[in-house]
Amino acid sequence: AKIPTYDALPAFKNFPGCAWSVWGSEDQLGTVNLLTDKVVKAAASEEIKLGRSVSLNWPLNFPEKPMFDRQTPQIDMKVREPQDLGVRDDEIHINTQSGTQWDGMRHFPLLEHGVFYNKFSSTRSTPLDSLPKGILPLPNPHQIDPAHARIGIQNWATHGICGRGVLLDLVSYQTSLSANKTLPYDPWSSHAITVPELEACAAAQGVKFRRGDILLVRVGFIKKYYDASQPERDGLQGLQGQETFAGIEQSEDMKRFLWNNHFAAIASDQPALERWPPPEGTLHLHQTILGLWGMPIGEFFDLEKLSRVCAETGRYTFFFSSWPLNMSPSPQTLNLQMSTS
Ligand code: UVW
Repeated sequence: AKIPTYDALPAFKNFPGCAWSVWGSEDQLGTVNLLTDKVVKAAASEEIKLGRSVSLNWPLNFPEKPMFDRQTPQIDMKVREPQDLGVRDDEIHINTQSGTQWDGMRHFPLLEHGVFYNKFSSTRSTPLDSLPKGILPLPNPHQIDPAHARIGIQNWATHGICGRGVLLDLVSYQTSLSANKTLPYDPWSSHAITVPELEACAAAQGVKFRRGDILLVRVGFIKKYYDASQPERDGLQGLQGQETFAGIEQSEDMKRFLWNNHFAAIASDQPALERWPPPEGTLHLHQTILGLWGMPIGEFFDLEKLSRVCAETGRYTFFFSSWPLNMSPSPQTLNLQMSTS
């Protein structure tokens, strides 16, 4: 079916490029709809050539000191029997932004309008100022808007995010262009990656995009992490809002590039895909990508080995398969916590 171009999509209030009408008002898959049987079958038959698996999975406990004031994952080992014969159940408590992960639709609304993808409400029925101060669970699970459950990650988890993957290896591309063969930007600075850079990298690698591609952009964050000393790694943990890292620029051109190429999902090796922080007065891309398009944003994808295999084979496309955490939120399991301080 024909999908409107970015400029032909309607606006939602001050946001151009709203795709809520593309797959219907009840849709909960967003751009994952582009991963049709036909698209996945073509990817499998054309891309699986060597049969070699390359994991992109960075450990859940990386970065060792989480950014954005997040908590380190914890494992509680539960002893199963009173005699302690050694049988253990592990209970793992994680912030879902740990390690390699997809941002789901419930991660980011259009902040000033209180709506997630497809206008599902992001607001609570209990006003913030009527709650006591501190981090607290809301007392009554039924105060959670049902939208929080309906657009959870379970929709992508049960559909799968599988199809043709495309690596744009900016690190190798930019390094090869520089006179002294070093990366000409610091991946831990707020350097902005532009559309012409992405397009030039794709052209140099011989990549032509197709509808439904899963785009992976290697910016260099994880490479630098591997090369860094422990104190340097620990220094990444700024207080909320002080982190800086390179990523795709917040611009209308970037939105046009992402939408008009009809990517099903986009991921990178850094914490947020987009450069951080966004320049003063610019809206985060998260709001458009998740809130207006329902496009999965992959973060902390370890693209180091993939980069080596692509360089070795001279091929930057492959079959990509990902099955997000299948946690189906219900009023019983969804314990909304908030900071009111
Ligand atoms: C932002 O909030 C921008 O990034 P993350 O997806 O890591 O939360």
